Amino acid sequence: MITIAIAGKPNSGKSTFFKAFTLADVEIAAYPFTTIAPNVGVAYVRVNCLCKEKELELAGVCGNCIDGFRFLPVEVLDVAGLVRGAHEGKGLGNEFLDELRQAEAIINVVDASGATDADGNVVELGAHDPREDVIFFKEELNMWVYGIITRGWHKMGRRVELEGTKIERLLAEQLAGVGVTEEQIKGAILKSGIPDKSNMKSWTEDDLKKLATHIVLRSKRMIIAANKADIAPDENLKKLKELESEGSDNEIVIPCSAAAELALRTASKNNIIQYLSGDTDFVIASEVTDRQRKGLEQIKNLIRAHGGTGVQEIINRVVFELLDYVVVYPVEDEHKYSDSAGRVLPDAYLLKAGSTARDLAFAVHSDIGDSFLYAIDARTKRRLGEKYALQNNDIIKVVYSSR
Ligand SMILES: Nc1nc2c(ncn2[C@@H]2O[C@H](COP(=O)(O)OP(=O)(O)OP(=O)(O)O)[C@@H](O)[C@H]2O)c(=O)[nH]1
Ligand SMILES: [Mg+2]
Repeated sequence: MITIAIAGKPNSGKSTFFKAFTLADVEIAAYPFTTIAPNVGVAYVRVNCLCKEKELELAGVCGNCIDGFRFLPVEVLDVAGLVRGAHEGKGLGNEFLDELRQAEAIINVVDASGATDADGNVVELGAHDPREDVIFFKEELNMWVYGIITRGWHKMGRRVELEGTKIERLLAEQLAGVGVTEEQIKGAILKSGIPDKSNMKSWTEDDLKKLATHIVLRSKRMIIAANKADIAPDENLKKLKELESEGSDNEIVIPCSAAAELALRTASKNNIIQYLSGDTDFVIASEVTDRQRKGLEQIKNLIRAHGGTGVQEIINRVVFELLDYVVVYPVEDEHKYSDSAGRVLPDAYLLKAGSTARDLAFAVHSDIGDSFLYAIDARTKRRLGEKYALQNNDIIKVVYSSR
């Protein structure tokens, strides 16, 4: 499963964001370092189910979606807050960053309201510039990786001399705790513009810092959640949004209100409203007190103005934009789009763009991957080879030998 980490400075709303998805019983409080041990849970990306596609003539048959939407699971991780100077041991230090090892992407939850300082202490609304948090968070990640590289530098140097092992191989080993591939390291070395790549002794401190930055950029894709948009001054949201056009990091900044999403999900679970994560409106479905109605109306205005609470949009854009996944529907009957029991569009898989028909076979079952013969595009009934690169919303039958 895809793993996404929710990280950022203390008190920015990470656990609220996490809870809005998982409805897990996690601690939320208005002071720093509420979370110490990481919370692990399941969030869902929301996609339009194919059963609503007119051409397929399936309307009403699929029993695997809610009102035409499918929710596909991804793993999310809520970690302790990271403060400036964590790499020197400030706050809880950055040891816990090792928890980010499996994370393919990071949602950097920023308190856009400016009501918490760099360390997460409560200050007056708007008093803190949230752009600083974005810069420092990245800097801490870079310094975390830089620290790991420098700790192993001498040993790596000796092994290059004695064993002739490639530096990217050694760095990948050294950075095993970060979750970086050799390929990503190769790309990062190239991008860092180190003058004499083959002579490790010539690499300066500055070279290693640049290298760390490029390793982080490649291995931990990041999106910025401008949280607490419900109370954030417009000025702050605007400033954060401007990060998208400044600099060269191709930043994605999305305003959100984790608190609003949590309120709506909770109300929906208790049948007070009809609401699906990602909706831009909701219906009040039961008797509510005046106070509840007032609270719900406020959230209604917010999500109408912003096109949702932003929380679902963030998860979706992480998966489809940052990480480039596609949704593929495997079927056994290419005429009925069903499995052998007649269940229409029984499954939907998230696969990395560029995955092949054989990769899909392996995702369904390793035995099916091993005995793959060919695949059929159920839409066109055309035969596909094992190297066929899957497209978003493909419906695929895998044909395999049943020895
Ligand atoms: N207004 C508003 N408040 C929020 C929002 N999200 C979180 N909060 C509040 O911010 C405070 C911190 O929330 P947490 O979810 O505990 O923050 P955290 O980032 O997990 O904090 P640590 O675990 O201490 O690092 C709580 O008082 C939340 O109610 C939001 O979208 N809007
Ligand atoms: Mg927390």
